[in-house]
Amino acid sequence: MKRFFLLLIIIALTLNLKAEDGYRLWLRYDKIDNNIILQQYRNAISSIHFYGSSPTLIAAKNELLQGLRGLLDKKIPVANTISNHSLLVYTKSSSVVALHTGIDYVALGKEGFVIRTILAEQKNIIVITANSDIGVLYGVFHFLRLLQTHQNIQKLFIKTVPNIQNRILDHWDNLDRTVERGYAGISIWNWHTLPDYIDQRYIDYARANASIGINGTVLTNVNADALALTKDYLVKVAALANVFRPYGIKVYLTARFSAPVEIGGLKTADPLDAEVQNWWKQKADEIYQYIPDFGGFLVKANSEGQPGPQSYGRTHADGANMLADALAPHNGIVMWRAFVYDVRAQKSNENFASPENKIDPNKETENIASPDRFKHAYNEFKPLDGKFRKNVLIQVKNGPIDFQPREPFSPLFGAMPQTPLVMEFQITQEYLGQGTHIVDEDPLFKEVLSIGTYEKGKGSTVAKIIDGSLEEHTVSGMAGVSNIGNERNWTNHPFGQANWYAFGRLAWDHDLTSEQIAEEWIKQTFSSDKHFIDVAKKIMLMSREALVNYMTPLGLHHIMGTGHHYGPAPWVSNAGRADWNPVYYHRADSAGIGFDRTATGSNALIQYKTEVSNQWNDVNTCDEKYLLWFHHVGWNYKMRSGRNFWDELCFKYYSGVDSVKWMQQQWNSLKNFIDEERFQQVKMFLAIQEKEAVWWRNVCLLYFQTFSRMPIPAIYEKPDHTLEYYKNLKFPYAPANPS
Ligand code: GCV
Repeated sequence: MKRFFLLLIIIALTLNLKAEDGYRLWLRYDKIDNNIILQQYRNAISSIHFYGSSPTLIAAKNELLQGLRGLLDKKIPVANTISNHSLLVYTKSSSVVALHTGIDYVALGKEGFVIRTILAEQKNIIVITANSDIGVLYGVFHFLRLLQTHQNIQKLFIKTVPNIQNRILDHWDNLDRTVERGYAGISIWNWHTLPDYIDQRYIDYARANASIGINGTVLTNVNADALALTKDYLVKVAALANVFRPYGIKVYLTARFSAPVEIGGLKTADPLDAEVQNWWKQKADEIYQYIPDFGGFLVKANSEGQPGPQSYGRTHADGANMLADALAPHNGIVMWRAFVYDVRAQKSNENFASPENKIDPNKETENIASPDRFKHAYNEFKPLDGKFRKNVLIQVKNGPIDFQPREPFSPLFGAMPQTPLVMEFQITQEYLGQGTHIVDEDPLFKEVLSIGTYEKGKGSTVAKIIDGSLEEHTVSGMAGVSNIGNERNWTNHPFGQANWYAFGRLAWDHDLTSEQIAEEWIKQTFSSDKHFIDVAKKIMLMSREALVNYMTPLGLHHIMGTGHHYGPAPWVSNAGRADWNPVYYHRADSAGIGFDRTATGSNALIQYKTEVSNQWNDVNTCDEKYLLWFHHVGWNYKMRSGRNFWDELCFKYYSGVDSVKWMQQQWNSLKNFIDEERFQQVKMFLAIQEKEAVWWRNVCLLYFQTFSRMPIPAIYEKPDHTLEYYKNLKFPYAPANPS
């Protein structure tokens, strides 16, 4: 009997040890499972000396103590005297600098830090130091990461400074807690219980963000609600700001341009109207009374039904500058989005007092023959370069259309030298398998950041434009549309966490490689077992290309279902505007497929510098991954593989599905390497991913075959349903319809 109970206890303990619900993200701090490394770390850290007691330093100290306690499975004493193997944590202003560590603090700026091993008074000491408290906190997280990833800490000399100043998560969270394009439950902001109830999740959100260097959060959806700017909400926003402040995170809000009308009782929101300008000034003053370090506004204007200055015959610069003037006395910034393609907004002069003014694709019948949507943002914003206030940044999506699995970079990068541009990436996977596909987005982010724009000749990468180094801008930013919800594991798919992680790490240091980032994340999140890391990393690094292949290979884009954007629907031709229709983008006909954006077509390529457009202008030299973005290609066109275009298209779609099957097999081989809970979650999601990859492949090939009139090569399995069957599928359960 005794033995039976003992067995039960052992089982219970084992289960407890292995229970992993994903809540802890990459901050798991479990005991290091390699005894040699564990011993080395225990030897190297005998005591901690922590100087300072600001809220940020207390957060850093608690994190360090908690982290070391878990990782080393040992309580490291906090001591007053420095001994051999002490860990010293301090800011420049602390008296301990008398140690003469030779650290160049000037180079560290506001947020950078140094982690260094020094020999002082015959003692081996590790120091974590920075100019500021927040730099120390970042240093602490980095140090813990070194241990979590089993790095050698014998001779440390790490100095790191963020490339980009404003590293921001954009939440598309509505005040009713629905999340636009959110696939992980409802919003984590519980407006009903704020400001009195501080959910532990808010604190853990701040810890997670600070650990990867994110220093800003836009709490509300860009499809904005003016109510967020009322006192009722500002006190709630202030409560969140208080939680985030010690972690170096500023809060921002989206500003609905028509707020002076909707909540201010004015008759107009015209940015050149003195009363309107005054209203915004007073609103900004009020906000700063509640939140003294408020970051500023993010604005979506004259886009997809959102009001904006063009509704009053004014320009985007007029609108942005008015808000910038209101924020300037408080050092706030305006991030003004360049995601515009709304032809009607320029013509109308509506009163936006009611939400009915939003575009409703179901009611909209006018089929506006718009010019190429690709060109719109550039046409609108390029002429405004140099016309914005110093505290305005223009926020540009990575590509010209809308977060597709692969897009060429937006031609605005390289076209607005006088204006700081914020990169907007979408972390949430609206067009990348939504909540159920493994897609490591890091290679997508890197692909865009590392491409040359030729703004100032060779080497003018998008990254250098974003970080401000090319034009020496004094302000810079990178924003990621968040994939976080109130699901226990934050992102629903366990691998969704990797994209949040990668965004933060890249915003801090865009030179990090995808391999490095994936490996760090895997080690911290799952296991440091070499085999596990190798396999999981391979899955991650090939996942985005796999998705491109089974969804939109060879430059196809925007062929998803209307509204919910779930699944393929390349046949759609009846959406409210021409440029909401898949047929507008793929242009398949009996001659071929693809959007001619050369001089014989829309000539969008002219928006790039010649060195760039030359790469894509000629169908014979254009990188095939962008082919249908720029060319209408014949079905028999000879591809570099030797296959004709149709066969190549089939090859890509089938290899995309094969890749997912390979991912499944590989994942199955990892069963005994990690906890059952997360293993099973990923396995089930991979089964959905495989099913949906097959669906995408079958639909697209059956549909495009109606134009090519060519057979799917016999070596491939045949689609198991007809096109009609697929066309009749309905998805009343598809998540996150637009608000
Ligand atoms: C927030 C796409 C999405 C919309 C989103 C919009 C934007 O159109 O489908 O849901 O709205 O982009 O970025 O503003």
